Amino acid sequence: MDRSSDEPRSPDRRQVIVGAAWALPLIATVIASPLQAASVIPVCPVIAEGDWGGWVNQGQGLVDSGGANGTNGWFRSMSGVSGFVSTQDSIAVAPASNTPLAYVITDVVIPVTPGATYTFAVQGVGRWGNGVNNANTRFQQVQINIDGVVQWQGDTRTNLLPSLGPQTIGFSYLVPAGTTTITLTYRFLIPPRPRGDALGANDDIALSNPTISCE
Ligand SMILES: [Ca+2]
Repeated sequence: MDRSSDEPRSPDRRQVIVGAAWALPLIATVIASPLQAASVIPVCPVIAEGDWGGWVNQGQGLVDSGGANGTNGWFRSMSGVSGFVSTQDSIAVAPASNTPLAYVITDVVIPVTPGATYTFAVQGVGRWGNGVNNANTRFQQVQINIDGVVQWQGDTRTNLLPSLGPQTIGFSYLVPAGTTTITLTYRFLIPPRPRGDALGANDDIALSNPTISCE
């Protein structure tokens, strides 16, 4: 039986010296790190559509998905934007009201570095809910929120007017001290439809998954 592999191995003098020589650069690195920390760029989070937690309907209900009414959700495309599409109409009908009563919510939790600034870029587009005009549709709004605070908002009659085509949405967020995660939310606001027949509809909005840059 060969016992040599079972004998305890202690470093001889040469090995110890070599080890001490190797340790010197490590000491230098530790001393230098506080100076480097001030200029370190935080690792930028990369979000995939699959990281978002599906979606929920709050407030009043929505017309069932499918058919001409379409289907909400991620991994969809609309008018040149791939991402989340909010197309389902409000189940409520109120000819004179533009007050949103139905909400579609999708969100994602993002790890962040306290004190860092994150810049978000999102593609957005609006579409008339009824063919090529707004004669019988009601607008749709959307808010992009971080931890419940609005960072950007749009609607299908101004900055997401369908004729504008895909728009680039940008905003920056400074992470407060002590905050290590943020919740990014797309919150779609949908008023009652203007009429209860096949002509009555809500407009549609698509937003892409964001890309994030850091500084
Ligand atoms: Ca719609």
